[in-house]
Amino acid sequence: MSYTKRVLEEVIKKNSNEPEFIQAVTEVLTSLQPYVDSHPDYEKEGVLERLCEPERIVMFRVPWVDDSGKVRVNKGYRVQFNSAIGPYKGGLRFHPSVSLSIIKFLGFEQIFKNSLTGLPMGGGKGGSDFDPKGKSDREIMAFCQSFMTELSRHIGPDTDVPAGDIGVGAREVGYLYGQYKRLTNTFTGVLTGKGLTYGGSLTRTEATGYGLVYIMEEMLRQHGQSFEGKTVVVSGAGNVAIYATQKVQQLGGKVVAMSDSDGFVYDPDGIDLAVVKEIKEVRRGRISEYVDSRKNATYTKGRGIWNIKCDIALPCATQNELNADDAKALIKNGCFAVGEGANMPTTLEATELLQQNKVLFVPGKAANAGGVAVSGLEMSQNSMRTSWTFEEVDRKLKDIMVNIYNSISTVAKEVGQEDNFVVGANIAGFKKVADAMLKQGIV
Ligand code: NDP
Ligand code: 2IT
Repeated sequence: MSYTKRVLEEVIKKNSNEPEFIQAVTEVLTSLQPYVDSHPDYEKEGVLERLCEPERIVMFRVPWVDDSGKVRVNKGYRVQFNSAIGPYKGGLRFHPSVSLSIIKFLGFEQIFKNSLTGLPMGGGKGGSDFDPKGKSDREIMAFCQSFMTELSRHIGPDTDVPAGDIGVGAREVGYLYGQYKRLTNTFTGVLTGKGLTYGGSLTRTEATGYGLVYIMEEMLRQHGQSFEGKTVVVSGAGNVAIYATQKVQQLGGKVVAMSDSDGFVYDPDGIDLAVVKEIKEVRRGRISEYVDSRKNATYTKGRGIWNIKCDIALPCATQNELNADDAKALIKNGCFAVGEGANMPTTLEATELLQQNKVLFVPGKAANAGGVAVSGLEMSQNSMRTSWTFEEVDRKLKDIMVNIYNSISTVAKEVGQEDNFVVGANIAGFKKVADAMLKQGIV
């Protein structure tokens, strides 16, 4: 049996109750197989076995008091997956669905994503099953302070640098940062996605969505296409979805639908982003409210956003939100490109269907790397005690995304799988990490 198959079987056996983690490892190891099997050093040094086992997992209790005076307890996690090429780096997710499996899948993906950015960052991820929906600001603060009281022992600007993800935005990062600073009496770049008045980087808010559209723009350009005049569907209505929509619109594309976990809106006139931003960023409301101020828009409860006819689909909500039936609907409606703004939004089966039908598919670890890339730039600015302009960071972000596209498409070609960006991203991301692991000995 091949080395990659053997390791995959071991991972499945050892982590049998972690479906999302198994899904992420299956995708990576399957695409690495021909490459890894032709380099016997990797097997000799146990690179894959080590890569699939986190260096450290911290799980902890997060007690806090709600507004009625009741004591609540949530689970807290930080998975420090791989530090071969830099300090652990990756976001924190606060969502009731968070489990060890989800944090491990996200941490595993982050290793390759961070490597692809070209910046010196290892892979990590954390979070909690805490649900921020419907909580008061004081409850959010109480939770964040308790979460950081434990997390602070395990992180540091040269050790592990968390940031935001689902349910963790500027407000949460602010409370987390304040508590870290108080506990350690240090003012350092220990978190990214900070506010602009205390060490945050311009463009970080926009980075993931903008980066997604920059890499798709480059991919389209190299295939003789562009966003100009294209119909685009974006799922989600959070940080990534909002700024992906903004950049698509700037490039002349028409976004006709967005969603949240309750349902989706379709606006044939094109999404009015000011309305979405007011609902989501200011009022923390529901996407259904969009139809109150847009006369031709309709709201549909539940799933179904991928049945809307589009040229380009950008899933920007959450894992496994685009399944085989959705892929079939997209193909039938003539969609020719899919870019993953979210982490692993497309199921393995759906990915295969899209690729078999020649839909240009850019996987999350490449397509959504702009967020962590600008986090890396925030770390640089913090270390240098300086701050760059919006234009400067935006230019660097664009360069990084174009470089990622070129490296994943070059590697795909090299292994004889032109336009298979899944294989390209996995091999390109793996190479640098594996080389560093080989050189650092068995650690
Ligand atoms: P936000 O919390 O800002 O927004 C998340 C959006 O996705 C909301 O519209 C939310 O709807 C929806 N959503 C979340 N969970 C579910 C679910 N279980 N089912 C259906 N819809 C859901 O998060 P982000 O925009 O930051 O993150 C979106 C995705 O992008 C995630 O996969 C994240 O890992 C990924 N990502 C984020 C980066 C960043 O810099 N923020 C960087 C790279 C990737 P609702 O409000 O109803 O919950
Ligand atoms: O999934 C991701 O890349 C993020 N949530 C951003 C991580 C970061 O450290 O900025």
